[in-house]
Amino acid sequence: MIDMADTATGTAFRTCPLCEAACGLELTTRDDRIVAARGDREHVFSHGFICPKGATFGELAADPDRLRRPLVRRGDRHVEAGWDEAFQAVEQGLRPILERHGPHAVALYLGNPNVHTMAGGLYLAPLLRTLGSRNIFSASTVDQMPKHVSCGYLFGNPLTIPVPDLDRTDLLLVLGANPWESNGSLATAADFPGRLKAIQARGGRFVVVDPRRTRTAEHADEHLFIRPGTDAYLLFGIVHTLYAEGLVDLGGLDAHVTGVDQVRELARAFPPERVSAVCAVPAERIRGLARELAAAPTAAVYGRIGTCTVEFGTLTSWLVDVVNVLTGNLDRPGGVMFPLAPHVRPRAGAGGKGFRVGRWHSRVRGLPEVKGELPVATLADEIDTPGAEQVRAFVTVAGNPVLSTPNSERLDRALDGLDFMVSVDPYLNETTRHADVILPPGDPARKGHYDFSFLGLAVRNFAAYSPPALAPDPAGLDECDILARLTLIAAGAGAAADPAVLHDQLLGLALQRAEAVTGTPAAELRALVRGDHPAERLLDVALRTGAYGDGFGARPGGLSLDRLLDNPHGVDLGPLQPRLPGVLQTPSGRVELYAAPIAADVERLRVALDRDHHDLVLVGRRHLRSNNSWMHNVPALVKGRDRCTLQVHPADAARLALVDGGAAQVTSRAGTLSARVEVTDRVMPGVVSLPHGWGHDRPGTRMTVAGAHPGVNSNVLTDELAIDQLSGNSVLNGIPVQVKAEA
Ligand SMILES: Nc1nc2c(c(=O)[nH]1)N[C@H]1C(S)=C(S)[C@@H](COP(=O)(O)OP(=O)(O)OC[C@H]3O[C@@H](n4cnc5c(=O)[nH]c(N)nc54)[C@H](O)[C@@H]3O)O[C@H]1N2
Ligand SMILES: Nc1nc2c(c(=O)[nH]1)N[C@H]1C(S)=C(S)[C@@H](COP(=O)(O)OP(=O)(O)OC[C@H]3O[C@@H](n4cnc5c(=O)[nH]c(N)nc54)[C@H](O)[C@@H]3O)O[C@H]1N2
Ligand code: SF4
Ligand SMILES: [Mo]
Repeated sequence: MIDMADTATGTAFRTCPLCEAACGLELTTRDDRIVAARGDREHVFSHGFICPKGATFGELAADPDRLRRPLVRRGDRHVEAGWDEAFQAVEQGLRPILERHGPHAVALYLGNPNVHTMAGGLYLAPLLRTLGSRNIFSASTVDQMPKHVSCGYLFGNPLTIPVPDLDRTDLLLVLGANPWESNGSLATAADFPGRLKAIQARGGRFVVVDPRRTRTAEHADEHLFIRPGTDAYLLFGIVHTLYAEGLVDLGGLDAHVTGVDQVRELARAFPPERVSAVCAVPAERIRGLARELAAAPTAAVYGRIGTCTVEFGTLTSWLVDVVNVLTGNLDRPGGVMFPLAPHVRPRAGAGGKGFRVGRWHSRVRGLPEVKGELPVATLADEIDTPGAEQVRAFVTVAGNPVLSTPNSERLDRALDGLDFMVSVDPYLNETTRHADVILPPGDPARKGHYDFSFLGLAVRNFAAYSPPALAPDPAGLDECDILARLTLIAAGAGAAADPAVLHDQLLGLALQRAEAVTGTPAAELRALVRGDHPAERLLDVALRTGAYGDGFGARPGGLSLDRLLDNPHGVDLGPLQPRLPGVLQTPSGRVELYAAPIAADVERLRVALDRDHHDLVLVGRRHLRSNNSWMHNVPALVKGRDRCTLQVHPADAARLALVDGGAAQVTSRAGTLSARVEVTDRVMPGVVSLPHGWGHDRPGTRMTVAGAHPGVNSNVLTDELAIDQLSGNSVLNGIPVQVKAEA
């Protein structure tokens, strides 16, 4: 009940920023706090859906361990400091390194929450441009980089990613994703489980391929176990069958696709019988899947973490869309389609420069640049290997690479050797404990929110903007201002430079682009721009010149910041629409199924057919109440039984003398750890599973609740030398391990 006498009680609607599903939340605010969070029943996309993480939005925002003032290191302690003092310390730490050793001596790591903040969407690009370092790293290379690379080759732009049209498909094949717990990724779909159930309710089916019987698999019409890291073989078996049985039918796409004959040649080496021995899916089922995908009125193949963070991640991601193309399901309702985000202006006409990698290479391992960054698997090399252009300073923004990247013990040690480190982060955690300065952004209740990343990946086109739910902390600093001040320091403008300088520059650039679109002089447009905050003003310009924009008055009723503010439950923009060929930026202006780098890797895949497989391999998993490494400090999310267990199949447990609840020592090439055993037939024989993002027992952190539920860090075991060749993405699934019982 809302206390009517309490005038400070109010309601705010806000998009949840905690995962990719982009649910609408209804927040109850009281006295500068969020006292309740529930699903927004009127939200155009999520219709009231919420998960346990979203329900803790208030606790997360008000977490007493959340930093509200900068921390500066004094000896081996971190002490609170004022903002000016903290930025002076950053300038004193960074400038001499930049001047003496050049920009490449400063590395940057961008973590996952950057795709969930407006600051990340708008203010990282200028920081990177200004810094000019080649040593840019991000969570993308422990996640989805293979999908970017495969889509880069196929469609000409690594951001042109098709998503399964969940609400209309008749048959969905899910590989290496567990949306029942993760709520989906590279497919923004609030209430993903409900949308899967709806497929069945309308007479369709979904099939899950996973080495674990996940919650998604339990609800599926069929679950197939697969040996980790071998989805490329399964998919090539399907492709082989499509050609062999004359099932290839591009639908209406013949004129828009090249390389169909070359892929037929590539697939010859992978008949179902041959690949079945490697992937452990019966040959007859592989053929059956091919026939079912070809025969279904509409079908979509969707792959995620288990198809990306593996040895042949790019090939697997490519094959997902090859199957979609060959069965006529690309760009048609019920197949996989290209969303059109509201802040994006679609290009006119097909064709472009295409995609390439390797504009520069990493210093130590010679790994190619991909999409402007280097593989995070080589970050420690760049820090701990002496030489010219060795990394001496490190900037993290919203990242916890000490828990989230491979061979994290080595990285943890390497960070000790830095001359200077600064982190933009609300927590003193396993990574930021190494920082000389920590700059905490305001909590999510005090930030406006617009999904620059996920509205371009949503299974239905929509737009939503949420203004801050609570007033800013007068002693805090907005994340856009923090990133702007770092950019100005990198530019040599000094720690005291006013961030408004950069805000204004960015608005000026945006208005120049808007002038080109509208024909109205930028100065005139400037007077029309709305918004109370620099990020809101940039958003207004992008929306008004975007796909559905009001064109600054040319299209009355079109989107603008004001229109979104008037519609706190979002604006529905309808089901996905076909976008070929306009969306293609390949040199040919077509979908290019064949690319030389892909073909070269197919040869490696063919050779690997003859490899022996390992007795025991490690895979990861996610739990609904967790989010990577940083939500273990919320009591409601960590209560209950220990979730950081090593799942082992009963047959393996018997063979290795492991008992449920007992301890096991797990060893890989990279490291060793001790974990509690959970014996379960949810994992297939030969596979053990440990979730990532745990291991909160390092000294010098300040996360009280997480510290009391530390768990173990699975990335002690993952190997920084194991990467997907084409994308540089880390192999985090299918890690060879030895397991033995511990006394
Ligand atoms: N073994 C294994 N490892 C994995 C994975 C796996 O499946 N298995 N998954 C990988 C994947 S998919 C990902 S995305 C990565 C994630 O890797 P990271 O992004 O490095 O790790 P996170 O745990 O997401 O840490 C997020 C950090 O951002 C901070 N933060 C939270 N909100 C904000 C904010 O609003 N602003 C700022 N500036 N900081 C904020 C948190 O305090 C935390 O320090 O982990 C990867 N690592
Ligand atoms: N609750 C929760 N939600 C999250 C996150 C979280 O940490 N917790 N993280 C968010 C992030 S950053 C991301 S990127 C998404 C990830 O979203 P998902 O990809 O749906 O997440 P996972 O649960 O890691 O699912 C990967 C599945 O792949 C399986 N797998 C492992 N190896 C293989 C393989 O070789 N082949 C096949 N076919 N399967 C394999 C694993 O058993 C697991 O079930 O989730 C997001 N949402
Ligand atoms: S599913 Fe994701 S977006 Fe929706 S409430 Fe949960 S964490 Fe938030
Ligand atoms: Mo991720």
